Amino acid sequence: MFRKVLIANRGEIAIRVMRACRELGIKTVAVYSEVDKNALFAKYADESYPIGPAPASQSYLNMDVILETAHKAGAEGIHPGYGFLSENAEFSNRCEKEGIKFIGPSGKAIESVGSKIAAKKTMAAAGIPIIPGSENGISDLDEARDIAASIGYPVIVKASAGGGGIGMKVVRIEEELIPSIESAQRVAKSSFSDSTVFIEKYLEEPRHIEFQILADSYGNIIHVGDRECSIQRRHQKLIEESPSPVMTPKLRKKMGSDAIKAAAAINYTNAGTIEFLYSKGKYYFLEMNTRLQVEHPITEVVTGVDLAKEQLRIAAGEKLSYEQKDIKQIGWAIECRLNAEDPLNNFTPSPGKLRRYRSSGGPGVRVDSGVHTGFTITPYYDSLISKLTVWGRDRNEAIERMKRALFEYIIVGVTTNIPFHKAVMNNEYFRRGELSTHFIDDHNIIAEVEKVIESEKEKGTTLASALGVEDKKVAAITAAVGSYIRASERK
Ligand code: MV4
Repeated sequence: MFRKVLIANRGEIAIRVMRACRELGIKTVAVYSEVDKNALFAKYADESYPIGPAPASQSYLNMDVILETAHKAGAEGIHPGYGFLSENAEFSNRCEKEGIKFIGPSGKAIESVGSKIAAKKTMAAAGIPIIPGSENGISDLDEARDIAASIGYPVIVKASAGGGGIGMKVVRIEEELIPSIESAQRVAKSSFSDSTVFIEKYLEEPRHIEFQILADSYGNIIHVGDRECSIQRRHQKLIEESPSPVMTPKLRKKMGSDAIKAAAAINYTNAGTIEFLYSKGKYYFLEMNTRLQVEHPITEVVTGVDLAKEQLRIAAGEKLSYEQKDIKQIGWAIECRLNAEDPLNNFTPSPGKLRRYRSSGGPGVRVDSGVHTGFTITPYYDSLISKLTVWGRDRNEAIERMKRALFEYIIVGVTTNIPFHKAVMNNEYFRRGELSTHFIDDHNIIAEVEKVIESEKEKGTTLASALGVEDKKVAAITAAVGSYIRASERK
């Protein structure tokens, strides 16, 4: 096992990885940007080093300074967390070249699924269902018209190098096809320096279901169950659960074995996720994520597997400590991402200082966070304050527990999306498990959020005076009231 590992990340995920290291007796090295000097993760580590100014391009994305720091500190491995350098093939390769173990997949494996067209081809060849569409990038517009006509409208144009929905366009009628392709190509070119786009059948109300996989260096691959992440906005997930409400033992067996096949097809090692779109009883390979994901806690909570520890074991050359038959999803887990953002203003980030911060606790509650009272959420990084995960014996208990945990959470000083989560937990469609990637719009959740905020207005005002927070314009008392104050300011 490693003696010392550098964590090339910040916030809650840096702490999550360091927790695994501590339990395995591994010394930890944190790297921090100028604005993160006093952040919890920098203090949690055994050693911490500054790596540059706040903008990620000058710190958390700076391979040279991170590798130099790893050498200086004598770290034998680097864990990239998620985001930043986690899916950067060049970084994985550079680590290997410099004799530092990248705690993640090889550069080759990362690259092989970086192009969506190539990934689809590989998966189709491995016998995994893919969404019908053009086999290659669009080069000839007449041919594109023929392909679209043969798969039938609506179709979707996607950037092959894309991510996060960038360069994606839904096309409902033939007249819009060519302009959409040309516009997608322009966006793809400017965002990814690669104008390659392809066409697929557009699925109207799909569910996003993904499988966690673990693969060691001896060819052992297991899946660690499913997650459903349909509730998202602008391609950012907000609520995830495990298992998916539509999962059955039979479907899990089928999708799980396809997920394993997908990993095997690219000689994958370490932790990864196979994403599927699910529609009308059928599922299709969408993408592969070659990292530990934000929502990994729900998998840990229902299976008992410590995914971060497994990653470290795999990277250290050990065999998987589980076989497929050891993996069981027990009960139900839900994660709400608590962000500093305003659900009433298109989920715009609302950075600022946390005047009061107190997380929930008690039975079945897990909190992954890297903040504290007095901490400032800056605009430089994502707006995640905390991941609130609950476990229940069944989905209903998990929902009621989440409602209770959201009630307990106190965040003062920034507007948060807590009222959004409260609204979803009370929504009848959510409670019935009727989800899709268009959930928020389909059920007008924002109107429900306004009602939550209105109903908590009085509670907030009372809390405000109890806490002695004078400047009610800036100070948000509980997340719900935070949104209210921002909303009223705008009126
Ligand atoms: C789709 C789709 C419907 N049909 N592809 C969005 C991000 C990108 N990675 C893939 N995405 C989608 N691809 C076809 N053929 C709908 C989406 C989609 C989506 C997928 C997963 C999670 C959330 C989503 C939100 C909107 C659209």
